Amino acid sequence: GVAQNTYNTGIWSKMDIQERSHIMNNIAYTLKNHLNIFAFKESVQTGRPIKEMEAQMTRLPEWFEYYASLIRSKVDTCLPFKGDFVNYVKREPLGVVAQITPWNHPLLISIKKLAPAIAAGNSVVIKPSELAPCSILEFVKLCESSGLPKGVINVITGYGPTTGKYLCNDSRISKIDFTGGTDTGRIIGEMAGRNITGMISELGGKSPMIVFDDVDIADVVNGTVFGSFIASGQTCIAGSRLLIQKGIYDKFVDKFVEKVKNIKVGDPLDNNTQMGPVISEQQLNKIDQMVKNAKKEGAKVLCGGNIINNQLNGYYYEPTVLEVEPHMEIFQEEVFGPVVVVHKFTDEKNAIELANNSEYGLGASIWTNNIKIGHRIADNIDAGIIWINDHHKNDPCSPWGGFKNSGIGRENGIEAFHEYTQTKSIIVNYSSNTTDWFSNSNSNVRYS
Ligand code: TXE
Repeated sequence: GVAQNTYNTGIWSKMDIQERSHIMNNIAYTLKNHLNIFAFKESVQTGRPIKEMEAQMTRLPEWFEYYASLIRSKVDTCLPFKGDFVNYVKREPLGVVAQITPWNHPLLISIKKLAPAIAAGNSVVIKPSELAPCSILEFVKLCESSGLPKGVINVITGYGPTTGKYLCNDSRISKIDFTGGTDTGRIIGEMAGRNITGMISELGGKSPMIVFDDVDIADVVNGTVFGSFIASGQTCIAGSRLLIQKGIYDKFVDKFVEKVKNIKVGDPLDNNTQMGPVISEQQLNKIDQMVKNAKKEGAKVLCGGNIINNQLNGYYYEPTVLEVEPHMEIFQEEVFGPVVVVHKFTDEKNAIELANNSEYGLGASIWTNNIKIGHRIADNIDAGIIWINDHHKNDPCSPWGGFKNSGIGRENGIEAFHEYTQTKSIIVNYSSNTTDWFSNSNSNVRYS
């Protein structure tokens, strides 16, 4: 109700773009002055190391700055419509949109969705994960103190199958933007379908990291360990399948495992901690069960593979590396925890087959100094985000989303702005000729 009324008043949806852009920049500026508070909140509610959250928070204002600039510089189109017509196409907001977000990057994922949605003039109802709802509540207050009218962003907290379901079933919602598990994505997709509501979804992944023989091993071990274990592996684009070319396989795996064994697991609020716990007991049990299944299927444990029973208050799992075969569940299914599987490949063709052997297609990284190999492999991988010699890098301008069962639509960039607007095509007749189709004359009048 509040979101719809706010939208209808036009206080935000019809505000001058210059003023809207100015408020977006104000939000970015205010956020920059509160990064430490948010880093602390994110760390406490997710268990992710404070060091990680401090680094992540510094990037968040960029989303508001980017969309503030985008709306100031957007260009509407004028099309070559046949005849004496001017056809211009405007982009208008959708109305009230729903956003359902997960717990792994509570604020980053919310901001990725909020910035384009409000830049376009929509009102938003956002439902954060029941496991991490605190920072977004605080963030909305910050937006309002920066000039955003009340009622533009509305937070509702609660569980998915109750509050989330209620929100998704509301026929006043014009679009649902969801990040979470693939199973939940299917359920939400059904609800959206019934109401003829659009949907953007960013779902599960099983991103390969493909390492070629020619690399500097020490460098790439550093890069790939980061790719796998940041956020305790609880990211949609976690490098969870490590594919290594046969010439360096043994040496690379040794060094990789050595590095993983040295990851400092501990209290998230300790500045020296490199990896915290996982989010919940349920998630811990899921990880443990998947690793147990993998062992039964014949996976070889190279390190880790157990729950950690320390004195800390949290659900800790050892950073784990498993040598596996592609048919195993653990090669195919998302673990969403600190577990990476490794497998050897022979040549480019084999690397592509293994990388694409997945129902998912979110991210992939290719590690090589050979520019031709890098581009050739990128051309042939079915994934929405591909890094060459890096992993995880994200920027507000760069489209983000998946192929296959990893989702529909894109976050970031002009793509997200388009997701949050609809086109209106305006066709203007400026011809001096008048026509009367229903006249009784036999002249060759033609409407088309
Ligand atoms: O996610 P859910 P969960 C994957 C990961 C993880 C699995 C389950 O593999 O192990 O999903 O995690 C809301 N109607 N990812 O259970 O349930 C819910 O309240 C409407 C990948 O935590 O998908 C929360 O706000 N909403 C991922 C949001 O959906 C519903 C991030 C996500 O929760 C709902 C997280 C319903 N019926 C988990 N059921 C990624 N892509 O980054 C749940 N929700």
